[in-house]
Amino acid sequence: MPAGPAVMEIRPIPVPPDLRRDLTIEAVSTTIVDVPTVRRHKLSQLSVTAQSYVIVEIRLRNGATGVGEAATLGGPRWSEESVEGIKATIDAHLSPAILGQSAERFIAIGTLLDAAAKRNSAAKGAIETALIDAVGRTLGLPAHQLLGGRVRERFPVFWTLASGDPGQEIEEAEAKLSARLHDRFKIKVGAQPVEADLARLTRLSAALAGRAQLIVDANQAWDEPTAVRALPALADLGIALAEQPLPAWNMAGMARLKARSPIPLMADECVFSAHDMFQAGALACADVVSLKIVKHGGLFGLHKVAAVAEAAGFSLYGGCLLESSIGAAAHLQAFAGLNTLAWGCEHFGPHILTQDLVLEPLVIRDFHIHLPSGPGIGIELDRAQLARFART
Ligand code: MUC
Ligand code: MG
Repeated sequence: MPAGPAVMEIRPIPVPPDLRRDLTIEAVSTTIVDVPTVRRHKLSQLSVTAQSYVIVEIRLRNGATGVGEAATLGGPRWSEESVEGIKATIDAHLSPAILGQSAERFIAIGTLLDAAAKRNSAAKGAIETALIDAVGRTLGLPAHQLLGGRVRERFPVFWTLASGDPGQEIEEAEAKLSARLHDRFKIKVGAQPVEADLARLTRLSAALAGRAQLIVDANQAWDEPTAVRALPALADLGIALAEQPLPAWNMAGMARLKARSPIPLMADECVFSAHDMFQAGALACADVVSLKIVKHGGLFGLHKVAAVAEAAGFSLYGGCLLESSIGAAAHLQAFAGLNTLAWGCEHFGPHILTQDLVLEPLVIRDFHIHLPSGPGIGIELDRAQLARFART
């Protein structure tokens, strides 16, 4: 009798029964929270006494739940996204695009999200964070291990002085210095005429010089002649860097400024996508770029922008949008794997809130913030606080 076709023996791969690895995305939920801040936080074009986030929770078929956070600042005024818009876009468009997908296909899911909605980078960043968290929890791995592994576990961390009152700001900085929390401060400028800001900075610099590094962020407030006047004065005061002096659209103006600036410039609102970063590099419009999940659409997007920035000779700064420990932890997981992070980071957000949203807040000690060690993004959502601050 002729031999029949060879039948390959199929032997099941043994899966330990405790690893329930069905990573199918089963449910996505969104909650808007408004958490009061410890004081008024005043930027050039907005001021807040509460921070609003969308908390995204994603449940997998294996039972694991991941959490992510989309931060905003003053409604749709820091960027075009507001918590109301983020929640509506996720509920109506982004969540239906990914339900039933396997959560660990981060790049493929990114493509689905991009096909479902243009831009909306904060919304997409929160979804990706929750997916990475859920997969990390399933596998018992911290997020940085899913992203290429860690280069560092602690990060020098800025505090932002933004009440606008120099007396209060010096007092606040002194308290941070003596508690060994922060020895670098970002000062928000541009809410008042530049001469008034320079007088304020003169007081801050006289009080803190030699003990702290000072940088400023104008959040797009100045025009080119104002910035040309301000930058040498900032250099004389020992200010180490100026962030986003001109409107986001004016990269050409930033390039002209950079060519004559005595201090480094940092790009923030002008660099969202990797394409923006490529253009910023081509124009040489700054020396440093501020990296944020809300701008780059997630942790992978953040790494992509960082790679383009490094290729263009930019230094990296770990930016924030006043995230709670949820969003801050996600950033630290992404920052941990960067080859270089010359300017440290600014994840002071958990301390600007009257109440954090996690059971164990991130640790800031000896002027550094520390990478959490748990699986996923490394935090546990505090459900009681989520319920307390949830918008009804
Ligand atoms: C920004 O523009 O950098 C970061 C710190 C802060 O006080 O505001 C944010 C946004
Ligand atoms: Mg900024």
